[in-house]
Amino acid sequence: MELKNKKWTEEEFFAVREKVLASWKTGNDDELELDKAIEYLNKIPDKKNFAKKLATAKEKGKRTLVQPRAGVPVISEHINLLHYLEKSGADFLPSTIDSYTRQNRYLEAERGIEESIREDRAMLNGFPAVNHGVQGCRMVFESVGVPLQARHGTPDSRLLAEIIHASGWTSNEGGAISYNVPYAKSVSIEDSIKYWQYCDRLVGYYEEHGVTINREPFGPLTGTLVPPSISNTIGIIEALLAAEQGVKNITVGYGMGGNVIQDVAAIRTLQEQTDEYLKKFGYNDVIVTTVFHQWMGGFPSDESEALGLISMSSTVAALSKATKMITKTPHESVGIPTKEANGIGIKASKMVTRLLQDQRFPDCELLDKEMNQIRKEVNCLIDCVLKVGDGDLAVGTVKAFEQGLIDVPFAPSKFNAGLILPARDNYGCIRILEFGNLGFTEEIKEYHRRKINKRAESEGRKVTFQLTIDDIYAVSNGHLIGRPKYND
Ligand code: 8ZB
Repeated sequence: MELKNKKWTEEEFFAVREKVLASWKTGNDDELELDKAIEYLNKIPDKKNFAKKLATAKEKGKRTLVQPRAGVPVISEHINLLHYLEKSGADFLPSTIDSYTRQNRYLEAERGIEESIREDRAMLNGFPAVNHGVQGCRMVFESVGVPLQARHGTPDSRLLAEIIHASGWTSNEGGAISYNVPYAKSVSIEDSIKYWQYCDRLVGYYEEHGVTINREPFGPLTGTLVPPSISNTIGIIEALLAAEQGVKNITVGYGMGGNVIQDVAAIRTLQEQTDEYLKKFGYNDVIVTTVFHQWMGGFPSDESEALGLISMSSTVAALSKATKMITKTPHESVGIPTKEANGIGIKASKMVTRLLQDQRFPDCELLDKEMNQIRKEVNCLIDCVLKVGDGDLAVGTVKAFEQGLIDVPFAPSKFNAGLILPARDNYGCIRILEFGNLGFTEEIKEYHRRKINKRAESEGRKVTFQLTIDDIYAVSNGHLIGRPKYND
């Protein structure tokens, strides 16, 4: 099928679907018949529907809701874990999927489950939902009291999407860019757009049959000094691609940068510009919410310091009025957290969002300026994509990556130019030091250069890659900006 940003017909969808379901034995589960799945999903109470709970939260606008990450390979253990996190206060639950499943290596995942049972400890880094099939995934869903979402990093999540949605999991994280470029080395953007068009078309099919399902592009990308205009642009592109396939409930995301004003500006413009672009292209009935990711870069190893960082993240998320927040844990610097550490992250985070539920970051000139800057940069990048795609967003996305017009810092994908280098300015805002072939105007580039020059000047050093390196390590050393000499 030729790549274009056009809603797949049912014939096109069902032709591909046959192959997807035949790619692994659980693809034959009876419950995957869409009529049966729709019947099952229609019986789910509203409070367990991800899309509905988000829409209500946005409407009421009270408190930023919290969601952890969590996943272990064995069903009974996974259920125990989720129960514990629900009791700790999680408003939404995840199932983080293991790395074999993310690469469609179901045979190895199968062995991982067996080994985990034999050794009585987790031998996979997540929950292998495809192997457990609809039966296993429904068991998990039926054992919890809040909505459930798959969180992963899978370029080709077509079978996974089929299984989780038929199991009552009413949200799938990911997108053609955000689950490719940061996670894979050699999957082309063209292929991942087609895979995610399928996942979105599946959700579109459910929507046509009265079942609402949430989709969430992965905002933080590589989690390392990503300039907000780049992540926002990608979130908006993925929202538009999803809406074309019939998705009606989208949560766009952003990973905390560290400068409070820039972070608040990023969430506000992300909400505003996603709404704006959807309307502009004629998608008038899509509900957009936002998700703020607690600090995604390197964490301090000291657990109390980690909790300090988690609390700061929560403060910014709450003041920015993000609909939802993904929490971290005091074990972040070590690896996958115990359930107790995960619970601590949830409780500390929720405490902050409750305390701040009636406050918002005040309008001020600095915030205005930062919002205008992000708006301008996002518009510039999206114009660029549409231009090289001759008006087609899918084709434009492939070409924009080919030419480096859109470029994600520190991404492993060979389909990403990888030429840009970010660095912080003197206030800790993330700016760009090397532009590669990024589709910015000269005026925008000049703004970034000026900001970074000021910082280098104040530190008495030249603008080099060393700034970037120092900034990457700064937070885990207890500072936001990687100064040559920390000044406290
Ligand atoms: C891109 C997301 C990375 C974050 C966490 C990492 C890190 C990964 C699991 C998990 C709990 C899991 N993460 N896998 N957290 N259970 N199975 O995702 O620790 O914070």
